[in-house]
Amino acid sequence: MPWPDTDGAVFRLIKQEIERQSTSIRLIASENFASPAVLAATGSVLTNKYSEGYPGRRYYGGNKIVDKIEDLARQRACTLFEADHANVQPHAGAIANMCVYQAFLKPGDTVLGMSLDHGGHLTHGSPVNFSGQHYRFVSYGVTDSDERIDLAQIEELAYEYHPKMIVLGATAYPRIIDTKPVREIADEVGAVLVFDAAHIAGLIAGGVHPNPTELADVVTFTTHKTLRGPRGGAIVCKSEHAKSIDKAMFPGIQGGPLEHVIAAKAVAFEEASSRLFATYAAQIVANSQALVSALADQGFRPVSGGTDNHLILIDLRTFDPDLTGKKAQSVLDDAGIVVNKNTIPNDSRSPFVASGIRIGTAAVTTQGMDADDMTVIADLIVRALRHQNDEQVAAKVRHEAQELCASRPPYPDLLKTL
Ligand code: DSN
Repeated sequence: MPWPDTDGAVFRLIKQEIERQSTSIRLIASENFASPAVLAATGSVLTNKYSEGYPGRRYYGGNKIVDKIEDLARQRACTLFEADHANVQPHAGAIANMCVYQAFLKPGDTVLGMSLDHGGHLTHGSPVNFSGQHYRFVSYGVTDSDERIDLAQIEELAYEYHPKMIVLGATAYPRIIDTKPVREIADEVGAVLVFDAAHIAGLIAGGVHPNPTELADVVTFTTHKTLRGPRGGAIVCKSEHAKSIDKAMFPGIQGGPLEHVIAAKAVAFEEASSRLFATYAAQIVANSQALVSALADQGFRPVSGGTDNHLILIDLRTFDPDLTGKKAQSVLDDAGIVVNKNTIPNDSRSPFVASGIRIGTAAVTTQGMDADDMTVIADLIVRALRHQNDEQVAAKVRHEAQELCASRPPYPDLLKTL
């Protein structure tokens, strides 16, 4: 792609970011490498169009083509997730959740959600987020014994608080989430069941995580994580909720939708419906299982004992009781390996320090890495963290990380433009 030279300051930085993404091992569980087709749609002239409303019901003229694009995205989302209705306008996963709350709740209504420090999300009722400030969230978590979602606690809280809504889904939970028992609890207490599939949407599309669409009333998700599309959110729901979801999104919350991003979402939904994508999704899980077992062999404790999905939550304390998530993130960053610090269940440290790190395999799998590469990555992580204060080790690990990335460039064509 030719880079315009009208704004050197910005395009130089974009080039630097292409290089950074191509030369570091990206293990942030919520990141990926979108395809060139997704990037092209995102960078298209559709960014010029105002299209408040929905296909066939817009406020401005000139939306004939945009209507077709948004319809295509909605149809493809419905097909992919076997849903009755889709709203592809949310600018982000957080906005998708906000929309669902706006559609079903009044301020002060009670909701059950997973607590952030047990793997939930800010929008699942954190006191620093609008969700925790506008609604009365009651938190559930994972059990002490096996660190899996505590169904008994959900049931107990549901009977005690009679929530209007139960939110399932997580951002740092390495296990399959079983919707059925929570659907039963929701039915018993008359609650709406919402599944936040932000992290696992690609795994659902690829058939390696059960699809919650049939059981949940509404499923929200992001399009840029395991689904590998553009940065954004989306909602699928049963037809009886279509009107209230659409109304809550626009005019309830957002203004003009980002049709360039919606076009890119349509591209990503199509990509995710392919057999190749199913193979990709299975490889993501195979890779995180290979990585977790190699790390466990070196003394790290995987929260819940392992993983069924794209992410691993590592309790660092068994490897080194003094090593915090914050320090590990910074040491690994210096060594060319990008992860994020993360609290572990019942963490005694604050989220800014944390006792764990979260690792995801979606991006490296897109690069074509396999289980053997995961063993190499585990070895690099162990060496960097074992010799935290040795700049020579960091430099050697960084060099090896770069070599590994160079053998699997995510964007060979973009590299040629640097
Ligand atoms: N920031 C996302 C994540 O990393 O999981 C959640 O919003």
